[in-house]
Amino acid sequence: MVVLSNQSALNELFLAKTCNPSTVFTAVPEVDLSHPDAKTMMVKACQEIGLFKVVNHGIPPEVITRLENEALKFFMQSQSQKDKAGPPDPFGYGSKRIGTNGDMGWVEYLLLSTNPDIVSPKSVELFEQNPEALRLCVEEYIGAVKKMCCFVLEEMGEGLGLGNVFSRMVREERSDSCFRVNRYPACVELEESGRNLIGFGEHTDPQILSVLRSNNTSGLQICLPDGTWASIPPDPSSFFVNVGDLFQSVKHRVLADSRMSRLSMIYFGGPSLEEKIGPLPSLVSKEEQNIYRELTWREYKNAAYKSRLSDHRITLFHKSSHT
Ligand code: GA4
Repeated sequence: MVVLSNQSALNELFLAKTCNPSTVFTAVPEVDLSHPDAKTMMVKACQEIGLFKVVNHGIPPEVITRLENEALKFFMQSQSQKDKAGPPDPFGYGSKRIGTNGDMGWVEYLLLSTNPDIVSPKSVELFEQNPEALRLCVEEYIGAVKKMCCFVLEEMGEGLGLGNVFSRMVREERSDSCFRVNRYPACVELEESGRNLIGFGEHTDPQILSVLRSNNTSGLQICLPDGTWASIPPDPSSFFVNVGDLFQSVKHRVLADSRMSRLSMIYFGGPSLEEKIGPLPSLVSKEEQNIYRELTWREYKNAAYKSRLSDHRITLFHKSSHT
C-alpha cells in the first residue's frame, strides 16, 4: 500500500483537467415554510432529489450575519492562534484534514457538538481562546436553526402520514447533533489552470437532516442519479436542506473557487446515541423486504467515523452484510 505524503494527498485534490464543466442545477425545489403544501413539497423533493431549499424560514438575517462575521474574524487570525483549538478531537478547529482516515480538502473549519454528553477539550479551548461573542453567536444560531430543522422534520413526518415521529429525535436535549462552519479559501492558481479543486470530497451526511447556509460563493454540487455532478447555485437568503443517511442521503461535494472564498454553516440534526433506527413498517409494503437491519445511532455513527469520506456506509447495515 502506498501511503501518500501530505503534499501528494493535497495534489490529489485537483480534479483532472479533462473533467467536463459541470451542469448547473437550476431546478432545486423551493419550499416556502409558510405554505400550506410545504409538507407535500418537501416529501416529493426528498423522494426525487434528496435536497430542497427553504424560504420564509423565520431565521432573522442578523443572527446569520452576526455568526458569519464572528466566524470570519476567527478564520482571519494567524494559523498558530487558530491551531490552539485543533487538531480536532473530532471537534474544534481543523485545516485540510477531514476526519481521521486520511481525507483531505481545501478547507478550514470549526466543528462543534451539541450533545451535552460529549465533552470536547478542543471546543473548550476554542471558546476560551476567543472573544465571548463567538460562543454567543454560535449558540444563538444553533438555537434558531435547530428550531427550523425540527419544524421541517415535523412537516416531513406529517407529509408521510406518520405524524410527529422525526422531530422528537432532534428536539430532545440529548440529540447527537453537530454544527460545522467551513471556509474554503479562494485558490488563485485555479484561474489559469482550468482545473477544479476539491474543497470537501464527495460524501453523504450520516445524520437525519442537514441544514446548510452559505455566502454567495458557489461550490456545492450534488451527484445526479446518472452519476454526473451538478452545481447548486448559491443562495444566501435561503437554507438548503438535505436528508442524511438515516433517510438515504444525496451524495454531494464542494469545489473551491478561484476568486472568492466560500463560507458555509451546516447544522447536522441527529438522534440521541441510543435511538433505534430501522425501516418504518408503515412505509414498507407487504411485498417488499426490509434490506436494512435495525441499529442504534451510536452503532451507525461509530461505523461512519471509521469509514473514509466517500464510502457508501449505509451498505454496512444491509442485512446481507456480515461486517
Ligand atoms: C460528513 C458530515 C459532517 O460534516 C461530519 C463529517 C465527519 C468529520 O468531518 O469528522 C466525517 C464525515 C462527516 C463522514 C465520514 C467520517 C466522519 C469525516 C469522515 C471521514 C461532521 C459527520 O458527522 O460526518
